[in-house]
Amino acid sequence: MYLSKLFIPITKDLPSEAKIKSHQLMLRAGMIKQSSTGIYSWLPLGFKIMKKVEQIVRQEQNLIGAQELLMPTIQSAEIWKESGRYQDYGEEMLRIKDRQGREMLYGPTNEELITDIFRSSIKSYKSLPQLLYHIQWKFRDEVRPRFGIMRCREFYMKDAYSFDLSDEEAKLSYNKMFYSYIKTFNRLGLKAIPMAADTGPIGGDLSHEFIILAETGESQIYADKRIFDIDLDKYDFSKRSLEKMREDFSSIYAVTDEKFDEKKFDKLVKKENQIKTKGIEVGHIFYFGDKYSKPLNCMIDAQDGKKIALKMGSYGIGVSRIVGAAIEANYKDNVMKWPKAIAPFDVVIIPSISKNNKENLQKAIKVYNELKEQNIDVLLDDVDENMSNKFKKHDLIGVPYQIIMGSKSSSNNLEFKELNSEIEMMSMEKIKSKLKKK
Ligand code: 5CA
Repeated sequence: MYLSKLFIPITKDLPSEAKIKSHQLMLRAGMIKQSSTGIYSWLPLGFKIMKKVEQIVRQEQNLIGAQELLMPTIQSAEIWKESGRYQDYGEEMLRIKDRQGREMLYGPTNEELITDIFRSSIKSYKSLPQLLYHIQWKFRDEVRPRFGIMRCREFYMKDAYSFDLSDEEAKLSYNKMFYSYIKTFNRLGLKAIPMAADTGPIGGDLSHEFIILAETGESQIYADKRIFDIDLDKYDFSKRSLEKMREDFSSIYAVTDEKFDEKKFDKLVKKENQIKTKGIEVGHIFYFGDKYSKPLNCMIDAQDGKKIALKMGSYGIGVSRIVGAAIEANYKDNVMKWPKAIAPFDVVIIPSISKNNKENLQKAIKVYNELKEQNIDVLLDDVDENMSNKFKKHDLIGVPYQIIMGSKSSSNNLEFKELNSEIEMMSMEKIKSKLKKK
């Protein structure tokens, strides 16, 4: 992609409500545009990043045997009346009437709808267990939408639902999802801490939040940094091994404000291992047994002929929120560096261009074509602008690698720079192999 062709409306004027870095940066770099309070359009740069996040989330869900489907954004109020949540959800739910006067709503989550699908399709224990998910827009009429797409009204979420016959089987599904979440956040280049959590309006008796570290987060967290040393490869997919994994994570100190006890923290965690910072919730998983299957009459014929209400869990990841959270976790000293897995481009070529010398641009185009042939996603800054402005712009866009074509670069020895590191001289071959190893 040539920068001159990219629809990337870089802006300097920021609205006063853009208080945190990710919100400011996403507006400045033309990634999103607010259309009304807490509702955003995703412009090409932001959309591309969000789609990369989505794809990693999807791959990791598929790897644990979850199956993707797609439920609609608009739901009927009927099923919510059956579960009793139509009233409970209160004003956070956007209620709509269709032309027949039927009560509808824009889904804030999908426990009811998936249970409705399940109860009419699955009748026998033989079809269990099942793990289903979709990635779909949600709407919650938040009292105070803020921080751009981090706490907005319309957001993109991966929500998965598990269906099992017994508590024990359901715990296995829960643990698989726990495992998958740690792996997903690792792949996204984010350090996430799982923390035992309250279940809130979703309900249930077992729940974990996944929180990534960032100074600007909404929750204060206290943790032992050894939690990041747990190696997932140690565990296999047996019940016992996955239970052990969750125990291992739970045995390391990690709490939010409400559960913090300074004495205990100092006693259990050595000073050099203490993390005291803020965090952003990027995922939340719940086990709630038959909280929805009972009122919605989602029963199954068990092996002994008895009818049993299914045991369910639900598992959310804030796909759109992760884009902002990744910025909060990685933006330092006015430089944004995207984790490689979700960077909008693999590399940017920045040639110095002057009106009477287009030769350098021609050289850059050659390098660009050569990299494209290797399936490397390249951005070419072909804009006629001075180098210092270009560098500022690329500090904002955050492509992790740069090829700088000024006076020092020759055709096979180029200035190569990883953001926040020193420039190195590098041959084309070495650049190619470095960029291919992603
Ligand atoms: N039904 C459950 C699990 S599928 C559920 O809805 N959980 S949740 O309420 O915790 O939301 C899941 C994730 O969506 C959160 O961890 C968060 O990352 C994201 N999320 C929730 N509310 C918002 C919001 N207003 N703006 C952006 N992302 C949000």
